[in-house]
Parts: sequence; structure tokens; C-alpha cells
Amino acid sequence: MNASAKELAALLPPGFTLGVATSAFQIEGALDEDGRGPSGWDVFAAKPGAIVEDQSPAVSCDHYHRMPEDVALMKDLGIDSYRFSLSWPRIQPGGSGPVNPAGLGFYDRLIDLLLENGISPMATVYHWDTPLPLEEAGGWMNRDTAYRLGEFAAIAAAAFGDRVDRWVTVNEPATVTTNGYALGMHAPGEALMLKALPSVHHQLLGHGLALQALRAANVRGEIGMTNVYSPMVPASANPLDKLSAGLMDVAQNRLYADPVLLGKYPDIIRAATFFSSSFSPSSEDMDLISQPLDFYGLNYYMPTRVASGPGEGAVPPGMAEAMGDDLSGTPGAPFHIASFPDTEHTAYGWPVKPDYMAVALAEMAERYPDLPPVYITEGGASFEDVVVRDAAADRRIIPDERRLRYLADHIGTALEATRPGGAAESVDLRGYYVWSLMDNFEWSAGYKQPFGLVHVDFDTQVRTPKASYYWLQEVIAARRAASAAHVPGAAVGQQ
Ligand code: GBH
Repeated sequence: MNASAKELAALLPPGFTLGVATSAFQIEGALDEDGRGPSGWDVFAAKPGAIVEDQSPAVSCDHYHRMPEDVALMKDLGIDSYRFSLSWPRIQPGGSGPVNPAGLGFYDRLIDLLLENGISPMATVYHWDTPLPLEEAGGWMNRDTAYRLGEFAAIAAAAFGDRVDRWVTVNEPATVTTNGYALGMHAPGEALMLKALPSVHHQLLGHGLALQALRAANVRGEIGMTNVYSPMVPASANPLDKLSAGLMDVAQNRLYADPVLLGKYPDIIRAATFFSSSFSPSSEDMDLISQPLDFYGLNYYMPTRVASGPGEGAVPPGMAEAMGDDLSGTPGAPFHIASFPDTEHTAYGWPVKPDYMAVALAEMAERYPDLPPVYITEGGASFEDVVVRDAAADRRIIPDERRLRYLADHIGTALEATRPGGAAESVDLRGYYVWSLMDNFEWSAGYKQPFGLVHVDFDTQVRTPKASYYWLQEVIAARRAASAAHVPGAAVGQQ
């Protein structure tokens, strides 16, 4: 037994959830099947140059046809919970109006199979695949999309509310606004910069309306929402670097978390938009956005190092290349993302900084005194994998030690930080979901950024568990062995 797997298992508090995460558009394929309608992402991905090497999401992991095989992989892994997303254009192709029974049927079968296998379902209502008619009507720049999302949540609640254990209303509105509406790197490909602010408010309002619909339907599961959180680190003690990091912190973190957890936008946003009548959220909106949550979902991948001035590029050169976007040399940029020195980077160019997992949790605790219980709803790393043939055993081995180490260090750090005496001891951390179960369509990076515990050969659709999968399997087995050893015999059969 791998010693570190055993050590990590010993740190897991009772009831801690270990899970894996995916999203519909990234794994399902079958975009034209059984009545699914197009999404904004279908159209965006078909534009020449939008995706690395113009790769197509049409088939991806073919999960729509191979779902039972993928659930079997989760069962063998032994995880407690699976976080997936409901494809809005599969269930409600027009984004409003009629429901597609075949779309509901797919998630019915998925949820039932998960439950039969003892895997707790966590369903994300919105993970970026806006139905095309809504995108064409302005997408998240249009307030109406928020009401449509509320309606879609009511449909999902009626269909699955009796079986889903945890709901995430909206995933990472920051990435949708920043990449989709401000910079144009994701669907719908708009580069509105600061004028993208309404897309923030409308997504958060969509969260509030979805939450309201789920509560009204009396779903049995817990309800939360998910934001990505990246601690902002000034590149130096220079006041301009500190100011720049503070602005990034507002733009990427506080802009999305403050309204949900404090019921108001950051003061600097209100000050900056004071003269703009297009951004004056009502108190009714803010009440909807800040309704109490059963849990808060946090995606943590990395910290961001920020320096003033245009620098060499708006994003570190490695990251720009990996994403297929050349943002270098943005003229007149007031600040830029700088690399961390002497740091390992993933294939994306993202810095590997497990210590900042603890910083993220500690900052959340400090900023939000009423922070509900937290699930880390995503964490993981893309590294190029090498498939090795083990001729003797006649099998393929994928020795992804760097991914394994990333996960071990980040889960371990999160657990230590939230134990009594830890840097974020007041955070009630309930679980960690690895991004991702399997290699998949990584948005504008296509199939070039593998995050999976399971390797997918996109020519043959053959799935091969990596070393990181077997490591997590060992962690879970070790936890089970330890808890079985602690069950007092006398308690057996007692109520
Ligand atoms: C998540 O996005 C998505 O939920 C998931 O679909 C995706 O596959 C996965 O992660 C892996 O990418 O604060 O300016 O430094 C995470 C995307 C990209 C969001 C980097 C935060 C940092 C922006 N993240 N970004 S900045």
C-alpha cells in the first residue's frame, strides 16, 4: 500500500465526501441526438480558430452512449459522490417552452444507476451550455436568461428532486463573464471588457431564481452554488502591484462571492458604476442572490500572481499558447498575470501551489463570517500523459505521478487547514471533488489539456485508469479499512 494514500486516508474526517466531477458539454457528445437543441457552445466551437486545432466537441467522450461504463469506473474507484451537470439544451432545447422527454430520460437513468451503485448524485443546473435561442437573444447580457434558468431549475427539480442529494445552481460565473463576455475566449465570444458587467448580475440573479425554484419544489437535496477562487498575490511590495492584485481580486473573486455571501457588490464596483444607469441592481435582486445556502461550492486550481503594467503578456506565455489564444502584449494593459518563480507548472501553464489551497480557505473564512459548509467542487491538474505498455502484464500503464501528487497535496492541505488549529479551522469542509473523472473537452483548449483520473483515447473511446485513479482507489480503500476496524462490535445490531 502506498504510504501517502494511507496517511491521507487517516486525515479524512468521518463523513467527508470524496468525489469526481464532470460537465455535460465536456463529456457527452451526441450533440444532435434524441432531440437535443444546439447551445451557444456548439456554435462557438465550430468557428475556425475558436478551439485549439479546431477540435470538435461533437463526440468528446461519447458519454451519452457509454454512461453505464463510466458509472462502472466510478463504482470501481469507490467514490462517494459524482458531480455532473444537466444539459439545458438536451432537456429544454429552446431554453424555454417544451421539455424533451428523451433528455430527461438520460439523466433519469444516470441518477438511478448512481444510486444503485451507492454513489451520491450532485447535479449542476448550469455549467455553461446556454441554449442557442437564449444566446442569440443576448445570453447573459439579457436579464431574461436569468428567468429562463429559474424555469429550467423548476423542471429539473420536478424530475430529479426526489433523488439528487446536492444541487449546484450555477458553476463559475466568473469564467463565463471573463472568458465569454469580456475577453471573447469562450462562448459567445464577445469582447465587451467592462461592459460585460450585466452578465455577472444576470448569472447571479439566475442562481437566485434557480435556488428559489429548487426550494419551492421542496427538493430533498442540499442546495449551493459554485465560484472559482484564486488568491491574488502581488508580484512585489510595490504599491502598484498591490493595487493591481486588489483589483484582480475584486474582478475575479469578490465580484461573484460578495453578492452571494454578503448581499452586496464590492464598494469599488458600486463606485466605478455609480454613473452608469445600466448597472443599478435592486434590493429585490440582491435578496434573491443572497438567499441562505446549504453549502458553498469552491473551485480551487491555483493562485494568481499579479504585477502592474502591461508586462510581457496579459497571461503567462505558456498559458496563452496552451489555450490557443495570443493575448500577449495587450496594449496599455494596466496590469498583467506574472509567473511564480521556481514553481512547477501544469500543461496549461498554471502554477502548482498547494499552500494556496489553505490561503483560499482562510481568506474565505475571513471575508465571509457566515460562510456555510464548503465543498471543494473542483480541483485538479492537466499534465500531458504517456501511455506505457507493460508487456509482461499485457496492459497499459499511465504513470501520472504529477497529477497524483497535485491531488494528494491539495486534498491533504485542505484537510489540515480545516482541522482544529489549522489556518482555516472555522471552515466546515465537507468534501473534495476531483476535476475530472476522465480526460474531456477542455473548452477552448480542446482535447489538449487532460485532467482525468481516467485516460480516454479519443480515436477508440478506450478508457484506461491512470496511476492517480489507482491511488485514489487506495485512499478510499484505506479509509474503509480504518473505519471498519473502529466499529465497536457491541454497537452492531443496535439502533
Ligand atoms: C473550471 O474552470 C471549469 O468549471 C471546468 O469546466 C474546467 O474544465 C476546469 O475548471 C478546468 O479548466 O483569476 O484571471 O487568474 C476553471 C477555469 C481558468 C478559472 C483560470 C480561473 C483564472 C483566471 N479557470 N481562471 S484569473
